[in-house]
Amino acid sequence: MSVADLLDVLKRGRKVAVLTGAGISAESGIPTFRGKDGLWNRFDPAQLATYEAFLKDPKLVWKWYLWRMHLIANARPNPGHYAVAKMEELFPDFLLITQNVDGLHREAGSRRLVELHGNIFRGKCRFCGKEYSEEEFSQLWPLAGRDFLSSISEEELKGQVFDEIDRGNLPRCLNCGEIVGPGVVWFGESLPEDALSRAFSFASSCDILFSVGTSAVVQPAASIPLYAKRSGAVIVEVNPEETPLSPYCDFVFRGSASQVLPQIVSSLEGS
Ligand code: BJW
Ligand code: ZN
Repeated sequence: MSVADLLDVLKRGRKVAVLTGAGISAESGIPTFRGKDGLWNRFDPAQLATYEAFLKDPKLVWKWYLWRMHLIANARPNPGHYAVAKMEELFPDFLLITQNVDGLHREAGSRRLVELHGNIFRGKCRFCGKEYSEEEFSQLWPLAGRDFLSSISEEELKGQVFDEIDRGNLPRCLNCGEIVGPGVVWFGESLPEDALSRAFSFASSCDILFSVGTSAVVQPAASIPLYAKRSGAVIVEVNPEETPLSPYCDFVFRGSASQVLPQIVSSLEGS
């Protein structure tokens, strides 16, 4: 199946969804979770990406998140992100559903998007439920600000910044005084209701759904393409590796998002 075969389908499609995962940001230098170089190969998710872990050792969890925020603050979108942003202009009805917390889609220009797993630069108090926008959170805790993090080296992060955390500098909620955590969705937590309902309702009536750079194992996001398929959508996978979704796909492109997506977009633009 070539890009040319897909083009016939795309020309007829009006309502298009794109579901993305960590793989689309891999070529921006942000590690994925699973696979050979994935974060979960080096770190235990139960010790870092659950509320129980945060209650047990908030300093450890915050150090890990600041390390990742530092990486992200210094990363830039790649041609895969820009191609997705372009798709928004090419299709009359479009929704980007991302599991990524890095905000690179927005930086690349995507506007019609839902962030299923939140955003790493926001803050969330699990105790009282108060949520902090990126701006509010960087005011509450300047250490976690994107501008500050992009201005320091990894050595400075692991030196001065981690020392401050060890001395007890952690963000305290303006409402309840408890420690605020990162604005992401941990294992065992519910996804934001509005994002989830927008994603499933769009998927239930789209013509085409692209699944890009996701291992398609984390629920409920992994059900979205299957839901679209059951409602009659054409499913397209872009991933160098096979996933549990692959057998259900109508088109499979075994390549990197930053190569395959710009090819699809430029063939659409030229058609
Ligand atoms: C490229 C590429 C390139 C590489 N180009 N591609 C048992 C059965 C079913 C479900 C459950 C279960 N036990 C528990 C659950 C529920 C659980 C779950 O699904 N667990 C499974 C892992 C088993 N889900 C939840 O807990 C969710 N909440 C929920 O269900 O609430 C209801 C509930 C409550 C209580 C109990 C039970 C249910 C919440 C899930 C939250 C996920 N959070 C994380 C961390 C976010 C914060 C942070 O960043 O720190 O989200 S985990 C991590 O996985 C992150 C990702 O968004 C998510 C998905 O990963 P993704 O994006 O697919 O990345 P990878 O690394 O897996 O894959 C990358 C892919 O890219 C690979 O395929 C590569 O080949 C490819 N690739 N380079 C294109 N250049
Ligand atoms: Zn609070």
